[in-house]
Amino acid sequence: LGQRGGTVWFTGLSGSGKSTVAVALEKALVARGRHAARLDGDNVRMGLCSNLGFSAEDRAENIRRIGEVAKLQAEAGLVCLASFVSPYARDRDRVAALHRGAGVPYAEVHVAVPLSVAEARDPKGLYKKARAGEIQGFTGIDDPYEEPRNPDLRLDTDTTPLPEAVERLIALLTDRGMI
Ligand code: GGZ
Repeated sequence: LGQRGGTVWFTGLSGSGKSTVAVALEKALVARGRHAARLDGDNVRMGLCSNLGFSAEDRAENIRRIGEVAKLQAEAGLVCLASFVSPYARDRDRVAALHRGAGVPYAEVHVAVPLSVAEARDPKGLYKKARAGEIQGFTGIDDPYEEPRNPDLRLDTDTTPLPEAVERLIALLTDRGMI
């Protein structure tokens, strides 16, 4: 086999580009004959986590469930690409520890942009709603985002072209023995 699979965990603000980067990486992996599995809020919060909201407790449970699913997918030999705001370091650290304990390759990627950039992008109009008080507890506005202290990779999507981001990710996955 020689291809172990693993989990790449993308964390960052809403609008930071997590899903865009994950989709581009998935394409690059498929082009190399590797099967990737993508998890993000759009597919997980409809089903697996449909009973969860955005309180700190619900976010913790959201991340815990996704971490378990990612680990299972990675153990099955897939490269699992998980894109979640995951604003709390403790929740992210638990997912990393879960993988480490099982001997499953894992990498944390901080998809970083200044809040002003994410807010200017506002692809779903959620920042506007949060500023207007129509959404409460929105990450970056009136809810915390704890920056990763020691990510395996930091991608500044406002200054790094997407193909370069994908190249850096492929190098990371190669280095970690995931591909
Ligand atoms: C943050 C929220 C919120 C609140 C709805 N805070 O840009 P998006 O729309 O697609 O990404 C955000 C997504 C966050 O879900 P996650 O499962 O990734 O969050 S966490 O990891 O914290 O559990 C955003 C939308 O859902 N959204 N309300 N209050 N993002």
